[in-house]
Amino acid sequence: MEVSPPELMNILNKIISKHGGLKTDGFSIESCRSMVAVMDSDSTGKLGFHEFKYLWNNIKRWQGIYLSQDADRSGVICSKELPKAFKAAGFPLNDQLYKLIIRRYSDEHGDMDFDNYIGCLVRLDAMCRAFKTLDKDNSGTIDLDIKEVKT
Ligand SMILES: [Ca+2]
Ligand SMILES: [Ca+2]
Ligand SMILES: [Ca+2]
Repeated sequence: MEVSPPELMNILNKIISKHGGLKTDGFSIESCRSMVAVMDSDSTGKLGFHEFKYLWNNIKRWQGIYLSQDADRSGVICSKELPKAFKAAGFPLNDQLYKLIIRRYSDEHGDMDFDNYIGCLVRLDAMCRAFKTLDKDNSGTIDLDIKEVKT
């Protein structure tokens, strides 16, 4: 069982259509391609069982956080809700990085919808895992390159 980007798109869009509480304009093929690219650790171009399972478990967990941190029940994560949501997801970042993420992933009102939120977290998670492999001395200092968050 290997999941290609179009298959991932179908799976994710099927799920969000069942949840009224999540606002989204749907997962695009570009965002699914980019998610597969960062999750595809064995470079097959698709997600194998373990790669998909890891992504799937994260999406389920992040979906729960999205719903519980959407304090005003607007269906989107606004700039005020975002730091708490990302902290709950395991990414306590500094203000500068939150601002950068909002600029890159949220709309002109500072609201982040569900597909953008997942796309952003998948990328952040992949960056943090890459960092942990690189942080050989275990100093624990995460000095994320701002250019990497943007791409
Ligand atoms: Ca793979
Ligand atoms: Ca909200
Ligand atoms: Ca969107």
